[in-house]
Amino acid sequence: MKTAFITGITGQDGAYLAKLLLSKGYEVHGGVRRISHPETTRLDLLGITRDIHLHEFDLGEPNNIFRTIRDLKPDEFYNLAAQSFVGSSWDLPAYTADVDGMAVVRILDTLRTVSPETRFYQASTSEMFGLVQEVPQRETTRLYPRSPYGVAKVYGHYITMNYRESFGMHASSGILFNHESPLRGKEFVTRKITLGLAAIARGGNAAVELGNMDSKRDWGFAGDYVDGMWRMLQQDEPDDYVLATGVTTTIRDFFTYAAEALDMNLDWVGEGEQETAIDRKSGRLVMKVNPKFYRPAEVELLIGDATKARNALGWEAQTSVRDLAAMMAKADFDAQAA
Ligand code: NAP
Ligand code: F7E
Repeated sequence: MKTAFITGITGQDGAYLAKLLLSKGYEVHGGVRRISHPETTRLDLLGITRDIHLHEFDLGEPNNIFRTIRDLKPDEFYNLAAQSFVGSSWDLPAYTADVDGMAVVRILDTLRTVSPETRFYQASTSEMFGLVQEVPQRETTRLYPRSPYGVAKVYGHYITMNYRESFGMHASSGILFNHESPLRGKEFVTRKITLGLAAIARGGNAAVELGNMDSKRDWGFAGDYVDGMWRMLQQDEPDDYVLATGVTTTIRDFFTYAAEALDMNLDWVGEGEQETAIDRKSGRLVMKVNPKFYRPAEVELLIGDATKARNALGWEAQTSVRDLAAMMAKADFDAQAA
């Protein structure tokens, strides 16, 4: 039986990955940080909390990382934990640098010292492309991060590559484009939209307030993407791979797809800060722009080229953005049943 350790197991990807690894017969361990009210909601929703082994774990704590790895020496180590919200990274830049950047070398250096045979996965991100230098973005595209989050992740990405090249470690990075699900954090735009629209469909009257409606993202389903992470660690040689759908969609279009899944048809009125969306049937205001959600620097366009993953890993995104929006909207609608 193989063993795996997942940092960030309580997060969206951690929960789906844990479920996948359990289905493959792994003994699954995961790190949870000390908080006042232990939170295993996602693991509970997937029905796997009792099947995994949880360990107190914090990316900021070098000795805690050291002891965890020394005691477990897992076959595979997936580093998914992070301060993952781009918007907060301008308020928490040094913390984000530590947790999303420096912590990666803490893990790698510990693995090198006490468990060099462990295979390592780093959660790199399309946010590293930022102000994109090439369309679509692939593994070789020059990085140009646009947020403290993106900058911190660039460090994590390059130090993973560096430890692979310096010490021959099986260390791989997945450069994942946005991936979402009904387990997505409520502050990310897709889930904010589906939660807000579900509340309106249930009779609520608060319009969803959003920022930049024109930015474009390459959105896939998180359940598909964790399979790609696992495939990377099954390769004979470590490497870096883009996982993406190859389709890009504006925030406005994602909003429209989610609304359609809840039987709303929208009229879009106005532009910029005056833009609104109105449900034709009920005449209700369902979206208005609030500039407080604009970012100091924006990533306007992301679209990934996952050819390398398709050829080397046999991986392909299985879920269209329309189906994803409908899945999330319906899940939020069902969950809000009285
Ligand atoms: P998420 O839902 O926000 O989960 C993040 C996880 O990290 C949570 O379990 C969180 O614990 C944990 N964590 C945060 N700070 C920690 C710390 N100091 N010590 C230990 N654990 C800590 O993120 P996700 O969407 O699953 O993303 C997983 C990884 O992929 C992240 O590294 C993210 O940056 C990266 N990524 C995500 C996407 C995407 O579209 N989802 C795309 C590319 C890359 P709590 O439960 O206690 O908060
Ligand atoms: O924003 C715009 C916002 O916060 C997407 C993380 O998983 O994916 C995620 O980062 C876009 C941006 O995700 C609102 O300005 C408009 O252009 O959902 P998001 P993100 O920043 O792309 C990458 C790949 C990661 O690695 C990250 O960890 O939507 N937007 N109005 C809004 N965004 C939010 N959150 N809220 C709004 O009201």
